Parts: sequence; C-alpha cells; structure tokens
Amino acid sequence: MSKMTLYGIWLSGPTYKAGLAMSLMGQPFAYKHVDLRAGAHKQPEYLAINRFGQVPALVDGDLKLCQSGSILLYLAEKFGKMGGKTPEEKARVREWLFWEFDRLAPNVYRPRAMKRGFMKLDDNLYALYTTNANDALKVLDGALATSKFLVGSEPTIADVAVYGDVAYATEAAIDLSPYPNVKGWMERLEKLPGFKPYEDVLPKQDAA
Ligand SMILES: N[C@@H](CCC(=O)N[C@@H](CS)C(=O)NCC(=O)O)C(=O)O
Repeated sequence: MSKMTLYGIWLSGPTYKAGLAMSLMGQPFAYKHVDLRAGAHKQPEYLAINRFGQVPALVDGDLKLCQSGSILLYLAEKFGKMGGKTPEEKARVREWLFWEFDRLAPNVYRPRAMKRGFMKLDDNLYALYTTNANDALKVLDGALATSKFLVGSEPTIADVAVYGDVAYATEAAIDLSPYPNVKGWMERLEKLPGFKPYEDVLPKQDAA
C-alpha cells in the first residue's frame, strides 16, 4: 500500500491536525510543501487537488481530500482508529469537530497570525478574537473537568482537532493558566505514543 501524501505548510494548524492524527495512528505519510507566500495554493496544479485553494490536502491513491475535519474523519474510518466506538461516540466526535472550527480555531489562529506577523489586525479585533477564544476555552475546560478525553475513555480525532487549536494559544498570547483541566488534558495527549509538536510532525520542505 503506497503512502498517503499530505500537502501543507508547517506553520498551518489545520495541516498539523492531519499530520498529528496520522502520527498518533502510526501511519507514515509523504509530505508536499505548499508555499502559501508564493501563492502556490491558488495555482491550477494545486486547485486540482484542493478546489478551495487551502492547505491541508491529503492524497490517498486517486482520492484527493481537503478540510482538516473531513480528513480526520476519513483517517479514523480508514484505519478504524480514534473515531469513537459507538454511533453515539461518533456523533459526539463530529459535534466537537464542528464546534471547534466554529468557536475555537479562528479565535486562536487569527490572533496567533497577528502575533507572528502573518496578518495585520487592529487591537479591537485582536480583543474580540481572544475574548471569543476564552469563552470557548471555558466551555472546553468545563467538559474536561469530569473526563480524561473529549469523547469516551480514549483519545479520538476530536482531541486531535481541538489540540490542534489550543496548541497555538501561547503563540497567540492567550493565557491557558485559568484552564487547569485543559492543561492537564494537553499533557495527557502529549504523552501518547506518536505524539509530536507541530514543528516535528510537519517537515519544512517536501519529504518522501
Ligand atoms: N477549514 C479549513 C481551513 C484551512 C485553512 O484555513 N488553511 C489556511 C492555512 S492554515 C490556508 O490555506 N490559507 C490560505 C487561504 O485561505 O487562502 C481546514 O480545516 O482545512
């Protein structure tokens, strides 16, 4: 079976989610660097892989997939791992995936992009995003008060997706100290076999 190929850029949170899921599932993958600064994601060759002109994309044989949440669901289904065990758990996983890209991801990624100098935001907008991020972190902290992982008793792609947001909070200058349950959960995930921080999961250039 040939390796799947992940297309992305190492600074991208959604690309990290896909790479981290494969790493936790013990699935090696080839990697193609997409140079966003040079506009490679808007060129016809890349648009033929991801019609939305964004990273990540995952190519598995003839199949071209995009949207990190959808990629995570595909990986869980394909490898029978981290997708939840029962119909209810699978539904809860999807709930977290839809919630995190609505309430958490943009409110962490945009302030982070501002702090790292990738995006210009005025102070009011920065304050709005980080207020929203803190609201979402409160919800997350509450959910993790009584359970080790977000769904069921084992880690799932819901944890991967949400971790792939919270992992950038510090770079966004969002303080996680008011959220002890979130911090404890992050530490649990960071001890899992196959866990790697984003700098180690995603190569800086193409990799076979
Ligand atoms: N909802 C998408 C978001 C992907 C996304 O925002 N990717 C960014 C990089 S982190 C991107 O490609 N930005 C370039 C653009 O949108 O033109 C996913 O989860 O895959």
